[in-house]
Amino acid sequence: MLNEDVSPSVVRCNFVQNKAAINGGAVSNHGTASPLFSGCVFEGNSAQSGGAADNEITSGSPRYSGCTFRSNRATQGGAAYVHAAFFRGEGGPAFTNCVFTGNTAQQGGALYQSDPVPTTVVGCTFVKNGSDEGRAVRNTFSAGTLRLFDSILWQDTGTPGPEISNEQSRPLVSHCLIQGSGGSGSAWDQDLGQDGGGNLDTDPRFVGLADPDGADNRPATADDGLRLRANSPCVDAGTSEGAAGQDILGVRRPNGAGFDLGAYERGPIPAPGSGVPAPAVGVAAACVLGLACSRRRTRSGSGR
Ligand SMILES: [Ca+2]
Ligand SMILES: [Ca+2]
Repeated sequence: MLNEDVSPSVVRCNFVQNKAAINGGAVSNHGTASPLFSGCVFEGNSAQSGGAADNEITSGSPRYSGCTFRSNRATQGGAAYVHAAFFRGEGGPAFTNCVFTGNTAQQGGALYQSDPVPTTVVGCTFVKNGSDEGRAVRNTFSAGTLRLFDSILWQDTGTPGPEISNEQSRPLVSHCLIQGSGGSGSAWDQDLGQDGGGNLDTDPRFVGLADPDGADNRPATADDGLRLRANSPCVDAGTSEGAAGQDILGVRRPNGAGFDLGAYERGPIPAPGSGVPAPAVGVAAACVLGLACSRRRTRSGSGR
């Protein structure tokens, strides 16, 4: 899907095994495009940059809410790529309540950002992504424009890559659990970016890390292994900065004393038909605005 200066809403669509020669295996957003992807699954897509999603915007705000990015691959940004040397104005991409798992790249296992684009990552869970330069996130020439809140980066892989790799960039990291970070304070690994406070470096205590999508093998359902145990240090450890009013399953945020870290808030999961959008299930569960959703689509050429 190419969004050139257009802003569709794409709800509960699955993008599976698409391929682009250059940027954005499944989706490319250009110019002023400000699409909303809600409850979508991006799986097994590939490209040179942005295995699933490319964001080359000049002033747009592509939003990914409650989306699952899994097993996508690229040279840069296994799941998503953000670049815009001529970005102006406000906005910028936002990833909220998203799960990134099993994405791989040479640089930025899940996310690669280049250029000073004000990208926000809030309430996201990154596990088992892989890259030698930024196991989960690679960030270059973006100054301090990338901001991460209420997110978990845990057991991503790479040698020797840390979870976040920066080059001429100092992202703001606040209220995140990041493996190897040292946590907020004197032990904080300054190479990861600015310590915005509230950061942790301890076992997040997932319900079942070995099986991120749970027994039903579907992402964003009630049995997911990346939900939090009651004794998880991530429970109530977040900030309201940029936080959404519900999690990837439709659980109301904040529940209890505060916002939980990662894509899942501990709390009652709303029943289907309760008015809360249900998580994506199956392939092409629903499409809006006349957009075609297909199980497989192969592109070639420029990727545009
Ligand atoms: Ca599941
Ligand atoms: Ca909570």
